[in-house]
Amino acid sequence: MSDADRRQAVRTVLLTGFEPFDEQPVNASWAAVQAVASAWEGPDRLLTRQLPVSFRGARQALRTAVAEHAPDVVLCVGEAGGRFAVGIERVALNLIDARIPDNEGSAPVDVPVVAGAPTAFFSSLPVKACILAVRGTGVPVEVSHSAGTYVCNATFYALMHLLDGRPGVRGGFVHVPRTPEQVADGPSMATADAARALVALMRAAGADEVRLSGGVED
Ligand code: PCA
Repeated sequence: MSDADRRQAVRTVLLTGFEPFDEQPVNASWAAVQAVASAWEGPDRLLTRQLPVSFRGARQALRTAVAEHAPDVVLCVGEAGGRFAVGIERVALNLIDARIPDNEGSAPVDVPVVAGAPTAFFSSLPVKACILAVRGTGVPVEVSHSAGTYVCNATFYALMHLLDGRPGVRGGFVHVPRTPEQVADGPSMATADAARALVALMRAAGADEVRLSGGVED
């Protein structure tokens, strides 16, 4: 491989996390993204962005970052209270139904993320290959079939809508559990574990999909 080829083989990965919301002092997703960035050794070029917990602002910030940096992979990460495992989201739904207002006070109910756009998009990550890669780290991981109806799902949908028709760019969304510091009693995951999972996932993002059962009955 020539130097020029090698340079071309280096991908740009955009990794995003969210600011705190719901009266939490931190957001586990941003803590994990920061942990990944501080230990990053390449070879991929890593860009990180903290997104606002805002229906309007998150998608705008994401669109700007994608336009500026033309990443090959976009991985958005959010925090999910009540989960034990890293959840690789499979489906982005064109629906907002806010249980609590976003950080700008906006709480839309039963409106589309993008009016007139398809009902749903699938992640363009090889979800099962990513599951296998994360399993290899020993961190608990599962396929998730719903990213909810709040800012994370809306951002995931906006991302997949943006990347629709750009087959060269892979994008997806991952939820991480809250950190042990956030949770007195209930499921949590150490930031270092969430970060390890994210690194494995990013490395698998360009892989071919594999056949592996990840379904649920209910
Ligand atoms: N989790 C929320 C929004 C921001 C975050 O980290 C969600 O799951 O929608």
